[in-house]
Amino acid sequence: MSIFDIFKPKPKMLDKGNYVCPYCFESFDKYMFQCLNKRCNGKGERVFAASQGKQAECSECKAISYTKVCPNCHKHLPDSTLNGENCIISIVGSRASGKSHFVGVLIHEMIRRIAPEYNKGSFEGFDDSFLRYQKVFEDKIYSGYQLELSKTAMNNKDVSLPYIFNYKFRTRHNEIKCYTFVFFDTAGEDLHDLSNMSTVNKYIYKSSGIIFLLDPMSIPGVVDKLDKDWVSRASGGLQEHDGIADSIISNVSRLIRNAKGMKEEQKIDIPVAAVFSKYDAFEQLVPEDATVRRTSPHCKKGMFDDADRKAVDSEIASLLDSWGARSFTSQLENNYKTYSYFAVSALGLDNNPSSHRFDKPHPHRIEDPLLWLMKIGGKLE
Ligand SMILES: Nc1nc2c(ncn2[C@@H]2O[C@H](COP(=O)(O)OP(=O)(O)OP(=O)(O)O)[C@@H](O)[C@H]2O)c(=O)[nH]1
Ligand SMILES: [Mg+2]
Ligand SMILES: [Zn+2]
Ligand SMILES: [Zn+2]
Repeated sequence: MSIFDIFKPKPKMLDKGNYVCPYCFESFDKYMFQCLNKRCNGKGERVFAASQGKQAECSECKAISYTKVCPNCHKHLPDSTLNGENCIISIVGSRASGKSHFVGVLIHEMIRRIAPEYNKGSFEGFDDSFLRYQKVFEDKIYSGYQLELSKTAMNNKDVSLPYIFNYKFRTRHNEIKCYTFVFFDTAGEDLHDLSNMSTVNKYIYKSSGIIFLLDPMSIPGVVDKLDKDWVSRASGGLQEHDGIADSIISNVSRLIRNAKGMKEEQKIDIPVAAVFSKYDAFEQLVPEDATVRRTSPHCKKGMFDDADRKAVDSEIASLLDSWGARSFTSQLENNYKTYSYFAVSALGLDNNPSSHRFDKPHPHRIEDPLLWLMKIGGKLE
C-alpha cells in the first residue's frame, strides 16, 4: 500500500442521482437516449427513456438508438460519466490571474507531450470539445496573441460550456484506463461576488480537484521588488487588483460548505492545488538553488516524483510567507484537508507579453498541479 492509497476515492455519495452530467452538472439516476436517424420526424431532437438497458427504440421512427444523453440538457454523455470516472477540475482565481492561458496551454501540452510521455497515454477531446478548444484558446495563443479576459457565464451559454477530454492509457498491469476530464475555466468576474456565483455553484462542490491560481502580480511584496514596466506587461493591462485572492477562496469555501451541508469547523475534502501563475515574471526573486527552477521531472521519469512536489510546496510556502501573504496560507490551511503549492508559467521564461503579442508558449512546470491531483485521486500509478 502506498501513501497515496488513503486518498483513493471512497464509495460515491451523491445527492440526487448516480451520475453527474459533465455539461450542465445536474445529477440524475437514469440517462436517456436520442434518436439520430436523419429521416426521423423528431430530427435528432427526440429524447426518450430506455426500453431495455443499453438501447432504446425511438417512439417516432422505431429506429434503435445507442446514443446516451443527459435528461436535463440532452447533451451526448461520454461512457466514463456512466462508469463514474468523471473528474471535474475547476480552475478558479481572481481576474487576470492567468486561468485561461493556463487551461489553453495545459490542454495543448496534455495532448502533445504530457500524456504520451508520462504513460504513452492519449488525451482526446469528446464531441466538439477539441474544436471549441481550438477556436477559443489554441488558435490564438499558439499564433502569439494574448487571450482576452473571460466573459461572465451569466447570460453567456457558450462561455459556461466546459471542455471535456478523455485520458486513455494502459497501466503496468496492462489494464486500459479511461478518465473523463471536465475543465471549467471560470471567469474571474464570476468569483468575486457570492451572488454572482450561480454557475460556479453547480460544479464547484462536485469537483475532484480545484486548481486555484494565485496571481503574483497582485501581491504587493512581489510587485514592489520588480520593475514597473515588467509588472504592467505581466498584468495584462489590468490596473486594479483586488488583493491576493483571499475573498475568492472564502467565497469558494462557503459555496462548497453550503452545498454539502458542512459546518464551518469541518475541513473540505476536495484537494486544492494552489498554483502561482506567471512564474516567469518573478523567477528573479526565487533562490538560485531552488527546485522550482528546474524542469518538471514527472514526465521524463514516467512516474510522479513526490519528493520534487514536496520541495516545491515548501519553497512556495516560504516565499508566500516572506511576501507577507500569510492570510492566504492560513485560509487554505483552515479550510482544506489536502493542498499543495505549485508555481507554473504558461507562456514560459522570457516570454512576458508586450503589446499583446508573445512567442509560442514554452511552459514551465504546467503539468505539476494536474498530475498531482490525478495521483492523489488514485488515477495514476
Ligand atoms: N508573464 C506571464 N503573463 C501571463 C502568463 N499567463 C497569463 N499571463 C498574462 O496575464 C493576463 C491575464 O491572463 P488570463 O489567462 O486572461 O487571465 P484569467 O484568469 O483567465 O482572467 P479572467 O478571464 O478575467 O478571469 C494576460 O495579460 C496574460 O498575458 C504567464 O505564464 N506569464
Ligand atoms: Mg479567463
Ligand atoms: Zn426517431
Ligand atoms: Zn446535462
